[in-house]
Amino acid sequence: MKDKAEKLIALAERYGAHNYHPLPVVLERGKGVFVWDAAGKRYFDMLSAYSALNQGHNHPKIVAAAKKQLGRISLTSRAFHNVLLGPFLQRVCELTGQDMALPMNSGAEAVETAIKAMRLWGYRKKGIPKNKARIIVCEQNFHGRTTTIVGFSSDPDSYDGFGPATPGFLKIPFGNAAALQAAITADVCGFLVEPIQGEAGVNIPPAGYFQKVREICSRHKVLLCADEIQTGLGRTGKFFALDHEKIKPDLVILGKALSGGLYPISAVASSKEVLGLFKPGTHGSTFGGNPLACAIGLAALDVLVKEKLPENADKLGRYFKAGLEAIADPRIKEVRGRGLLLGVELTVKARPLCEILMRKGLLAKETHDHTVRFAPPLVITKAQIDQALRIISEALAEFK
Ligand code: IF1
Repeated sequence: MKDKAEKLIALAERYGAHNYHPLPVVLERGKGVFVWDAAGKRYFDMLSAYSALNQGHNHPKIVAAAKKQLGRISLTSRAFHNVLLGPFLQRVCELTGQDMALPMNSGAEAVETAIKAMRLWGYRKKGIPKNKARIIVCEQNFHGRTTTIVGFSSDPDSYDGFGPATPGFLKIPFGNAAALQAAITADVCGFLVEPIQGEAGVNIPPAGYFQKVREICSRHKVLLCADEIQTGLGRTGKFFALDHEKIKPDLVILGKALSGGLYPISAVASSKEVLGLFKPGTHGSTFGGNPLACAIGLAALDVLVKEKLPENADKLGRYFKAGLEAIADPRIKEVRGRGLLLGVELTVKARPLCEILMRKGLLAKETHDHTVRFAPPLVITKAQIDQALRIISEALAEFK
């Protein structure tokens, strides 16, 4: 069996581009918070595909909705209407409190859509001269992998070798409202920001930051665009991470768990003043808004609401964080996070610990060398967190 896994890994290495360094585990099946490898070994999934699996692997209601739709119609293109597009977009708007939404597939595509929308608004509504619009972003951001997006990354792994960068972006430090205020000029149309920086190692801004950001953006007629692709849909203990700050962004970008992990589904939601500027032919996608995606998306949102997953993330996130803090190990520098988006920063490299955790039946991934991210599906129970905490403390004890 081990031989089989090794062969499958070798095959992927031989025929696949090496743009990842995965843990040496080959998964075959998933259910709820667990996944199984080809040898039948069970693991806790503490990555949840970077928060795309908030509802857990193969949630029966989402799978049933997908199966039901598969027998009917999966793709129409946007050249025609389909029966589920309206209901899905209506649900996205109800939950975000926005007027309109535009469906895409991957997160990066939705970020690109938001960038186009903010620029368009800058020219049509703010009166920025042609091709002069600028968007402010944060250092250590992660918004995806397209050429435009990596062009404003501060991580050399992301951008180096992929230039020239698209012009029109300006970087400021994250969590610093004065830096935002200082960077705004008449040609700035938007501020694109993650409520919590995931890739930067679960980086939480100072309390009150987003209230100041909201006030500065409104005062200077700059659109506030929240990338809630990773932090949204319950992950941090509220439906959206910016709900903690009680503020509403002008645009919100959703992806990942919008599909419960079944399928790539993303969307941008905003006001009529912004998204209403797109006219036929100015933006689109072959698969965006297809009926299969809408059926899955509706079910994925329904599960989040009906099973009160944001509330569970809040309650069990506090419990998990306290449990991690209680593990007395001098190599734990800090435990941080909100809801079930937790990072444990070590004084040593995190990869070897992830490998021990894997052997013990818990999958977690390091980020930025020294931080291990723990972000299980939001359907996790208290008893399962207790089991996971036991595995984590045993792994630390073995970790030399
Ligand atoms: C990879 C990180 C997480 C995102 C935010 C947009 C996107 C993402 C806030 C793009 C995607 C991913 C993609 C994955 C690793 C990952 C990641 F470590 F790189 F930063 F989650 F923390 N905005 N995040 O987090 O969405 O186009 O991928 O659907 O390897 O790129 P996508």
